[in-house]
Amino acid sequence: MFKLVTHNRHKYEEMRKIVPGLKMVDMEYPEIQANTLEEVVDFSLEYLSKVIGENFIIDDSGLFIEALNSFPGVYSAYVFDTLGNEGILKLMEEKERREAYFKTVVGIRFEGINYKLVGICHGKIAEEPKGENGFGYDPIFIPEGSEKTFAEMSTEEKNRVSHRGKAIIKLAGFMERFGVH
Ligand code: ITT
Repeated sequence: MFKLVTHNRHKYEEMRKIVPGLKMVDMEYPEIQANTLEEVVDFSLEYLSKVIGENFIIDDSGLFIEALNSFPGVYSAYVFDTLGNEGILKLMEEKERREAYFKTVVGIRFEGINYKLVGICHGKIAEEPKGENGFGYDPIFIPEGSEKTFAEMSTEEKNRVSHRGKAIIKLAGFMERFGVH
């Protein structure tokens, strides 16, 4: 069985609904500054393979807002800690187009080889924060086809349409194919 290396328990709770036996290693690790989530994941997998060993996964995610030229994107963690949801909504004042997407890159280290699985969820930035569930940018993101923000959804509802849900369904397929139990 894989171990998820993360400092974010919410990610683990979401993933566990789809891959029940998943373990969590609570750990913060250095992330490089790069232009894509994929590059960040490549670096982290190499770094962590020296610390954790084999057969673990990581999740690097970001929110990409069209009217802000994809900001906060790869800077999502730093921007959440500094500006937060209120800061993002301020930047979005007077913006007519509110399209955005969430992207998750799940990095897998399996028997000495690195793999990456991607999940994307398109939607828009809400006019105001709503909901108490989830974490991070969930109160200000409304996925396509919904009236509710992620924070107004249960974990199961979010997983059905979310970036992470899609990546984890692919992970379940990967585990099936490679016989990881
Ligand atoms: P790690 O320990 O796994 O790195 P993290 O919280 O630092 O956890 P990321 O760098 O992947 O994770 O996340 C970037 C930011 O985006 C961070 O502030 C998260 O709270 C936020 N975020 C990630 N996934 C999200 C989701 O599904 N819904 C809302 N916000 C999310």
